[in-house]
Amino acid sequence: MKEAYIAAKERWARKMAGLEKPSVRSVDRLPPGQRQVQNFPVLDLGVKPEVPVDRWELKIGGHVDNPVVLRWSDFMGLPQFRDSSDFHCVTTWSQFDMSWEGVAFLTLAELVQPKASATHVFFKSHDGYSTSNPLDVCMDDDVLVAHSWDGKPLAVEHGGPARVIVPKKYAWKGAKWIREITFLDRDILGFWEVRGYSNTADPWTEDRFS
Ligand SMILES: Nc1nc2c(c(=O)[nH]1)N[C@H]1C(S)=C(S)[C@@H](COP(=O)(O)O)O[C@H]1N2
Ligand SMILES: [Mo]
Repeated sequence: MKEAYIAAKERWARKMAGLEKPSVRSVDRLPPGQRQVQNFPVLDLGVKPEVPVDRWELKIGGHVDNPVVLRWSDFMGLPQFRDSSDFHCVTTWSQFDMSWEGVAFLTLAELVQPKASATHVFFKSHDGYSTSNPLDVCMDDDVLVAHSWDGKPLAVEHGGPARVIVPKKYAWKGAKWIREITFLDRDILGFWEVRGYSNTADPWTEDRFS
């Protein structure tokens, strides 16, 4: 089931890769080719890992001065950040005004102190998923590791206990069930990026496939 789903999504990416990308970046709130939904669909690889908070750990390291392994209480003890942002999935649904609470990426970066050599960030999840972003994309003021959505702890199917949110990219750039964040001095492609999805993933230029 899981393999069949991944294979189908890969074939779709290859098919769509032939489509022309707009040359001008849209200024609409709803990116081109998207439709607005209200129901927060679930997308995963066919597994929803259950990670109880008493066994949860977030390892943050790589090109940093102060690598850490955060337990749940450490993570919740960091300055908390609440933000609303829009969510755009490459499969053409968008949901506006998603309210997230968690720890800002900026706070995590301040904690671990990236070295000057750090240019990219690689995210690894409990379901075998991974993705990456340039460091400057992660340092945007709307990027966070979220533990709550809509005022409630994040449901397992949406990546609870904690997931990454990168609002200005297609949602696959935000890893659910996050377990490791690594600062790198080069880029490493993640799960969908090696399967034909764009590495830059800009919704406003319909930058879906590479
Ligand atoms: N660990 C993990 N993170 C993931 C995914 C996944 O399969 N596994 N899917 C990505 C994709 S394609 C999207 S659209 C969003 C979906 O988040 P949702 O299921 O909460 O809507 O999570 C992203 N992060
Ligand atoms: Mo997606």
